[in-house]
Amino acid sequence: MRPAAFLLRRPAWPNRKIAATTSLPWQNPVAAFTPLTCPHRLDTLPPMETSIHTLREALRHAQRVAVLTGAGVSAESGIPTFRGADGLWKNYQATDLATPEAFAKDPELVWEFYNWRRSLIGQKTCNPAHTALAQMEGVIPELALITQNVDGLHLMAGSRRVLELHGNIWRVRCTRCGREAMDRSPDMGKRPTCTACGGLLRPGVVWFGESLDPRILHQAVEAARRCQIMLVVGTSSVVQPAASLAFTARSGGAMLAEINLERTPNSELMDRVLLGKAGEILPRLVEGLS
Ligand code: BJW
Ligand code: ZN
Repeated sequence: MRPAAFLLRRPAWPNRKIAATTSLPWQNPVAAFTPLTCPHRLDTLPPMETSIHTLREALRHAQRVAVLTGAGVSAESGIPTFRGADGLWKNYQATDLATPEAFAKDPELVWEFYNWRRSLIGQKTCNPAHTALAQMEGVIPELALITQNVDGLHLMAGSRRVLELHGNIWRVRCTRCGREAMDRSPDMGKRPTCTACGGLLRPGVVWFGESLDPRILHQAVEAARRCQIMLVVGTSSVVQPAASLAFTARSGGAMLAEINLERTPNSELMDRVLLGKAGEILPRLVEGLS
């Protein structure tokens, strides 16, 4: 079911350019790694090949890696992103649908939007980007996969240490008693209610102006602080506090690489920017890693 065609206004979306931090001492032995037995002449390879090669060699020697993902990782599964030409916020106002105020004002409208998303996501499956990240977890001693996505596709692909910063679309929470449950029904109805107390249920996701689960955020910040390499994949890096995790990793001396179709406000912070599809680049990065 598509949401009512009432929201065909362009959102006035803030897109603050985040200032890059001053560069920090280069203390990370993984980031500084230079392959002495490199089988290729790096200077003869095109930039993308060089970046993939360098990153793969760094990953091969890394103990602790953090990956931050966003909607771009699920785009190749057919799930719309939020921003950009085909993004959800192009046609729907975030403030009408993804804030606690919007839910308080019109829960039926918000549930209509989420029922539409649930039915769409329920028909989709993981793509080569999700699979490559699950494979990467198998070869890196400590890999934390921090995702802003609520679609659950990283878990479906087999990733085990997944930190869902913005919740999960299949989770519901009672607005009266706080009880949480997983429910994979594609359509929850107009005003779903709690089986325990009859209170109104809401989607178990994090809306604008709401705090992230402090335990999950703490684990994500720790992973960013401790990692030797951070991969930032398929996110516009405009939503906080997720976007700041790259700064945290940088402050800890990590090597940073971004994989995206286009540059983002965080690109300046990166050691490597790989422009292209996550579903094409990530499998190549993982290829031959084990
Ligand atoms: C590809 C690709 C392919 C495409 N391959 N790439 C500090 C300063 C200013 C404001 C704030 C601040 N701190 C907090 C705020 C307020 C707010 C915020 O960040 N606002 C900014 C927009 C300015 N943050 C919050 O409110 C957060 N809460 C919080 O911080 O609490 C404390 C607090 C509150 C208030 C004030 C101060 C402190 C909560 C944020 C919750 C975000 N929720 C949503 C909805 C989730 C539920 C749902 O799904 O319905 O999360 S909004 C939406 O954006 C969703 C996403 O997870 C999130 C990020 O989007 P993402 O993943 O980056 O997607 P896109 O579409 O933006 O980008 C896709 C990218 O992929 C693009 O770059 C493409 O190029 C790329 N791409 N195809 C590779 N194939
Ligand atoms: Zn309840």
